[in-house]
Amino acid sequence: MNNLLYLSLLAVAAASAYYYSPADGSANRRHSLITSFCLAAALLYHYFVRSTRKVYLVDFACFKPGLSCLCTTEMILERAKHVGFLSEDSLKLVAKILDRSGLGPKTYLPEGVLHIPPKLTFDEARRETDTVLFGAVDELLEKTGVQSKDIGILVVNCCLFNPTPSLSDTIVNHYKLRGNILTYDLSGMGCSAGVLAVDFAKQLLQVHPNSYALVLSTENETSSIYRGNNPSMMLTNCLFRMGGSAALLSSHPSDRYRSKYQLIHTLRTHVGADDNSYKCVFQEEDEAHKIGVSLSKELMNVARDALKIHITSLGPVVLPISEKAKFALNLVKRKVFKIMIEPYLPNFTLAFEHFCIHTGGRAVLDRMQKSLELGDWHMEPSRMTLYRFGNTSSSSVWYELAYCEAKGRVKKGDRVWQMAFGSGFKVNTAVWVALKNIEPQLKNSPWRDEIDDFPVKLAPPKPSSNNNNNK
Ligand SMILES: *[C@@H]1O[C@H](CO)[C@@H](O)[C@H](O)[C@H]1NC(C)=O
Ligand SMILES: *[C@@H]1O[C@H](CO)[C@@H](O)[C@H](O)[C@H]1NC(C)=O
Ligand SMILES: CC(=O)N[C@H]1CO[C@H](CO)[C@@H](O)[C@@H]1O
Repeated sequence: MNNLLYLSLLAVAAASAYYYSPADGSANRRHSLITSFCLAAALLYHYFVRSTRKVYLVDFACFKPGLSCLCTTEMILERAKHVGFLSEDSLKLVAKILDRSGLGPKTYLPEGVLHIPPKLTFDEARRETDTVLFGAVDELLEKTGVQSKDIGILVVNCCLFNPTPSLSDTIVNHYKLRGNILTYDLSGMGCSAGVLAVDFAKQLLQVHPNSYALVLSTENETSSIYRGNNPSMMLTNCLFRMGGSAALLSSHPSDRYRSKYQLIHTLRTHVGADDNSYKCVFQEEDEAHKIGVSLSKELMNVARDALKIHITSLGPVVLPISEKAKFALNLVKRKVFKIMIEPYLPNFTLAFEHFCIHTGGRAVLDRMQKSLELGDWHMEPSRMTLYRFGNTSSSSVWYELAYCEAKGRVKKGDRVWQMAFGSGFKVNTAVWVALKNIEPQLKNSPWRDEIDDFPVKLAPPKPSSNNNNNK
């Protein structure tokens, strides 16, 4: 519709320039007036409407929990012994999972969970979420200098914890946000929801020019604790850790000059139509009627296939011409000449400088590295985030971006690929381009005080025994 208006203005301008004869002075003046008016309107429209379609990331913040939430592997095992519902076998399994998980000796769990005996109450869950979200938002507002009354759109995603009034209401209340704010809560959407929320905010910003959108991602760790002995459901307990992030997106054209990144592309792939994919991460009751999230043995294959579909759509948009040509040639060979060759896997390091891949778990990262043929340097942000912060669900891609920044890796023009996958089964992508050289500002980074200790050397994966539950 807008394009139609734009085109018709240009058409009227052209027609009026062409048809009026210049013989009569007054008509001449009139039509040159019409022409210039239409041209000016079209240009103004172009400037204001087209340029406001651009979405910038002014800045983002990741919550770094306090010392009271720090937990070592021994602490987790100690507490696992005390919870009472875990059998001997389950305890052994927990120890084994922790050993191979790729998680380091220091990650964060909520105080309620670390308490002996654990306090797994509703109030505790609310407190956990409040601490994380307020922590991240405070830091973000301080960093960007944006007033809370300027925020027009608020998107909060938290998969398992979904209280009333909602988490977005809590944010509105705490920060006294304005009355006509548009708030949205995305729940039950899994680990890929952080990137999905960015895509959603982008679409909202494009129809609400000159606005700020605040995008918050977290998970209710306290609520997702599974209190049973089913191995396929215990895994999430072991890998999941506390975390949260806040990102400020803007559609103000003038924010280009102070923003860190511009969002250049988003892509979403949903393979939930297939039953296997739909059921591979599933919240359900076990035999003893305890609720937990079970991960199926199919998870790895589902992730691999979904990734294949995803990069087939993403490749043509982001890859350089040379890679596209190789891809097309391979396709023709396979489809037209029926030559039996492997599908061409594009070299994604030619499309992106930085990779932020969701830290589902070590095995998932191994699989992703193999599927995308990435080097260790490119996997470093994901592996180190898993090591230091664990699986923080939808906020993990932001800890990874913070890692790239803290290492001083991000230069002007660099492209960043944030990719997350999770229940559904969904794979979501956001592609950012850096608008400036990003100086490491360690004061507000979740990696402050310790970035120089990274990368740590990770032990090579242990040969998997007959029990391959650690997926
Ligand atoms: C992808 O391209 C980069 C840069 O040209 C190169 O260093 C790397 O070896 C390539 N990777 C693969 C798997 O071909
Ligand atoms: C990561 O944590 C989320 C949230 O609890 C969970 O749904 C997901 O399955 C976890 N990923 C793995 C590989 O455990
Ligand atoms: C939806 C959901 O699981 N919400 C949970 C959040 O955490 C509290 C505390 O454990 C639970 O009681 C809620 O059920």
